[in-house]
Amino acid sequence: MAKKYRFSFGPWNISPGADPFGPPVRAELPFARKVRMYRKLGFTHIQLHDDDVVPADWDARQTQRGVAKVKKLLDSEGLTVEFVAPRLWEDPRTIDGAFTANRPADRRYARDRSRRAIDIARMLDCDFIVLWPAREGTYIREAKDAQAAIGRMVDAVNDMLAYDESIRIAGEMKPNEPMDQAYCPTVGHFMGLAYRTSDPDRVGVLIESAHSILAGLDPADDMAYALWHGKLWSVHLNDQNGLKYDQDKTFGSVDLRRAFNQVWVLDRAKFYDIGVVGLDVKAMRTTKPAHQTKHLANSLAMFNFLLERVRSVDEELVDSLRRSRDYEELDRYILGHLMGKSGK
Ligand code: GLO
Ligand code: MG
Repeated sequence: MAKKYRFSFGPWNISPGADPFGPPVRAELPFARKVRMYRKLGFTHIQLHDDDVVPADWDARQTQRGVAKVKKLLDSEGLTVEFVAPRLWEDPRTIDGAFTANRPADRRYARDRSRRAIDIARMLDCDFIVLWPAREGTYIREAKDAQAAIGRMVDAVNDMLAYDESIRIAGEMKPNEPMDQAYCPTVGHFMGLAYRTSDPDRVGVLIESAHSILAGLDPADDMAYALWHGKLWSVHLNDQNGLKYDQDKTFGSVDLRRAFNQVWVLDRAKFYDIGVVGLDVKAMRTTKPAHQTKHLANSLAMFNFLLERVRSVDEELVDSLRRSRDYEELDRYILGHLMGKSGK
């Protein structure tokens, strides 16, 4: 019974299909309409940017009222907020980065906005903040002091830890896009930094499959690494076809075996007891409005399909093939198993 997974996604995963080369091709659905779709799609948790909840420039009173309204809506749908993420990459004050911006006033804006995201999370009964440091990096290396930048990122996390003494923070690392080079490009980088914060036990990671792949790493191994440290607190499962822009494809749609291994690692670590499975997937631009949630339903179904494959692996056979170092046979067995072929 305890082996049941919970699933989440963010409202940005139902999107109008704009890309850098063309305008939206579907109407943006109102937030409330998206919220009403979650349960029907099999999701119980919602991920939110701070300004998905209320506009970032509202004052304290407006914010409180606005958040209370959203809370009521979420409650009426039986949805739990998995995390709140300060959107530190759209405001003009974050053009040069947020925590690592060269202008002190811009860094202060990032600090204040992150504190406000914590306030919003608290009002939504949520104690979990995710930081995707989208613009903490450079287009040209000479633009910033790279060494100072790392210290500034630690300071920013410390400020949030001090602002709320039980909030947990997970970094979601991505090596590039929108920046040419991010300062903390991988999970490993952020974890190194986490151990130097004022309360390492409250700092962990969210791993997105596509981000690991973009860094040339295997997402399942990245997850195993963070799990060993007790620091994998959320995932953004999706897929990615090689080293290009961040695609957020349907989970398993490019490399079934790579997806299988992510589910394997998560399930062996009993991730269902640790966190929620997030699906950070994007519909194709060609998708018709009537089909704009299929990528979410399909990703969830793929997770469950692979979970069944993972749980029906012949563990004894795998162990014996490992002992005899017959990885050729192990390779054949896994491929056959993935294709639904039984037999040894
Ligand atoms: C972009 C990220 C982004 C985050 C979201 C929540 O590449 O994956 O979608 O997941 O802002 O942190
Ligand atoms: Mg993500």
